[in-house]
Amino acid sequence: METVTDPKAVVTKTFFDALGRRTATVENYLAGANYWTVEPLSPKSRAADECRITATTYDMAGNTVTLTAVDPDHDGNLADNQVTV
Ligand SMILES: [Ca+2]
Repeated sequence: METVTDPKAVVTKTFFDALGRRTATVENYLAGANYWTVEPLSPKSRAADECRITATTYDMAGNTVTLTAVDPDHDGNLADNQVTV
């Protein structure tokens, strides 16, 4: 995992798989049980600007297969995940 903090103290946290590929990016990352059931793909209900999650999957060759906006309405329910193939 890697975190980057911008001058306004907004944190972007990036998650990687065992091959070093970026699997998820969380913008305006906030830590703790108030925000997460399981990081980084099962967020809890939160404010609209908190923990904006984008997940990436890859094929065996390392090509991007899907991009997913995880819980884009921030209600903690993943039914609205927006998958781009
Ligand atoms: Ca949702």
